[in-house]
Amino acid sequence: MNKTIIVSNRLPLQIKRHDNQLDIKPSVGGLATGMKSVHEDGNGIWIGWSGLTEEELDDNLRAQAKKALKENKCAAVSLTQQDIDDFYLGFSNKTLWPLFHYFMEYTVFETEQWESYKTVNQKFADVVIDHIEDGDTVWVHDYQLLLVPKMIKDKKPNTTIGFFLHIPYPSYEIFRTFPWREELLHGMLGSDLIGFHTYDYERHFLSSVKRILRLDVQFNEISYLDRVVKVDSFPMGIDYKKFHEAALKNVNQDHGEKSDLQKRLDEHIEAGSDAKLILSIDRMDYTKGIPNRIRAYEYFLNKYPEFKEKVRLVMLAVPSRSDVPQYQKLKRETDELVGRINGQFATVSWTPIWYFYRSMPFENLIDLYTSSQIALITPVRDGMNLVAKEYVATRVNQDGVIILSEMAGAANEMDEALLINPNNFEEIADSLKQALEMPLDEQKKRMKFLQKRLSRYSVEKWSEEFMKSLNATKNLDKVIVAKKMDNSQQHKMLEAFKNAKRKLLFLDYDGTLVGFKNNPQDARPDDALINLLDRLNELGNTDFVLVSGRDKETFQEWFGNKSYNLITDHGVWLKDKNEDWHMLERLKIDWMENILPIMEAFVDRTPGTFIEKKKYSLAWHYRKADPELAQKRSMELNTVLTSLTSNNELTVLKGNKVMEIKSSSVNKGRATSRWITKDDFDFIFAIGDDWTDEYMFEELPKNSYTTKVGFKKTKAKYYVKDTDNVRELLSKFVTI
Ligand code: GDG
Repeated sequence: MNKTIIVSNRLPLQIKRHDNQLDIKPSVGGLATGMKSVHEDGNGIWIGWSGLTEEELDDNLRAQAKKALKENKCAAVSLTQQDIDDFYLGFSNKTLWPLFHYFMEYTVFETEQWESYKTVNQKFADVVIDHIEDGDTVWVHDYQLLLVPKMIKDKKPNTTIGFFLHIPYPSYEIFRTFPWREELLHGMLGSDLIGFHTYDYERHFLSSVKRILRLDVQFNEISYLDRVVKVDSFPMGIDYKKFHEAALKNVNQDHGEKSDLQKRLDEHIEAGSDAKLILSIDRMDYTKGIPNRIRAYEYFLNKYPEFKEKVRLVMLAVPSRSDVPQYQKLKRETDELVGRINGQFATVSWTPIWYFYRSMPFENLIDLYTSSQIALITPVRDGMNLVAKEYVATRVNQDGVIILSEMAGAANEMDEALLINPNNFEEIADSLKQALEMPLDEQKKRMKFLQKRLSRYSVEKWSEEFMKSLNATKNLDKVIVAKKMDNSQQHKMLEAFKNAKRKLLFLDYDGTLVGFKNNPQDARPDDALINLLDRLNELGNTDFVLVSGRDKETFQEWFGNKSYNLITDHGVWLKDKNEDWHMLERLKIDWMENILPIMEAFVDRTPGTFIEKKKYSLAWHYRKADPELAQKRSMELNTVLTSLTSNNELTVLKGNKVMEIKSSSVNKGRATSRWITKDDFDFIFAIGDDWTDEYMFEELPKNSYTTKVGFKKTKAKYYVKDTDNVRELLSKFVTI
């Protein structure tokens, strides 16, 4: 039976060491809850780091850990202290975390740490590979493991891989500064489905894929090698029921049952009818906007002094990554700010800020949520922010107001909150006043909407939706009717080739035998290719023909000294083995002088594009242009050209990042079908990568082995992954 493997940096277990004994408990975080049903289903397994380094474990402890992990359906990736320093504290938290949160000034790029990131990602992938079987599904989580999908897919192509990023994905302008950007994107594209919290992150990711890797993107699908990768947004929810029920219990408890913290909070609330608590909870992280929040609160107290002695900011900051210098600096800054403001405003009966630098048990968290009239959540950048959602879930009387930064992913789903820009103190101060004075019926109206939405899209629903989408990617291949030219198809085809009497091979050149270059002149054949073509040319009873849209001059320069069969200019010119070039079709070219200026105007307005003037056609190349602008311009140019050529004399062909205009009476299909009338061919093979080759696939007899390069819509019967695979396949014709 197929299973699902979950992969995250940390396992969902809390492991503590007491001398020679390990104390292992399941952890209760949001992710663990969300993944519960996925993990418990069938033979599901969770792979991650246990939290203990190699150095901390002796044989006895290792055996204990292994047993306990197995009981909890987990497997550990073993990491050394050095791995943690370089991969986790180093690259993950000093490079990826700040860069993806737009803190470029905090981002360090160190090759040694990048090397460690790759090594440790490989360690994670290796443990997955040890546990995986064909047909299994893998769900990889977060920024520490961006390279893992590719590492698994390369070894285990018959598995389905999902990836979810819990932090923001930055805009292309930020991401492009990353020195190993291509590798990181390829790492993620090992997945079949890539999920983000919001559509904006998805949009930024697709933009990077288009601009950096120059891949084709249609809506939210990326054509990548021989696969389609789907990208979508799945806003993560919370365990709504757990928070709501805990809050109900809290508000209904007797005085005797209350915690000390609750009693102190009650004292403040009961001090006066307009005494109110403003709550903030976050990890002590520079992305959470803690100093800004304190300054904005100070600004509020100065702007609206009537609230002094009435409101109190209760600020819980949970220690986090305190080994990283920026976090230490933030802690110092926060301590100083709280000290200064408390010193400046406090009276004998009032301190404006209650500041807790520690983590609290869940029950105390609920005390804070239920006692605070206002939640003030002001991150400068935050993937989602679950605290905002948890606050909503605990408002069992539907009162309370949430002030939320629009820079948090959660803001997209929480329109009824008071949304603020965390850098605008004026707006924060005014929103605090508005929240403190908001009539109860308005509070309830807003809260009801929020609760309805968040209770429906819980964390369980989130993981269910992701898994549904991930499973659906298994059907994406079916949209494309071509079959993969796998080993067994190859075997059948080569058998047919061996047994045939007269054989014919049509090979396209660019994108098929050689990869694309920015400048078409750079795509000269390399020695290995010439060697392969020579051997194909020597095959007995076989016609091998290069069929290209290239002009005859280029092919003459590259292959003129060879005795190959060449068809150029999409079928205008033919060179038969050792004979001279002759024209297959007599073509008019007088249209060119009218069309050229129109195309030149497009070049002027679209940087990075250029026109290739061929004898019988004009090609507008846009491989080097900004992909989005080029896409737009190519549609415009297509409209203009088709309106000018309505008498069917000319055809506009869309190739791979090139648009070509040429006479309608010529195409590769006509040229190849003429060839097959020359003899009684009982084996025909044709291979090509773009639209111009579709004419050939369409016209050839039904029993031909038509093959597309790349995973695209096609009339061909088969497809192969890339130019390397083409060469590999062709070399089999000469070795059988
Ligand atoms: C990352 C992304 C994204 C906090 N203090 C205590 C405590 N907590 C719990 C909260 C909440 C969680 O920690 C914090 O979650 P956030 O979403 O607010 O933030 P990050 O830790 O930065 O998480 C974030 C998230 O991943 C999920 O994808 O939303 O944007 O940065 O659940 O309740 N829990 C307890 N004691 C505390 O003192 N028990």
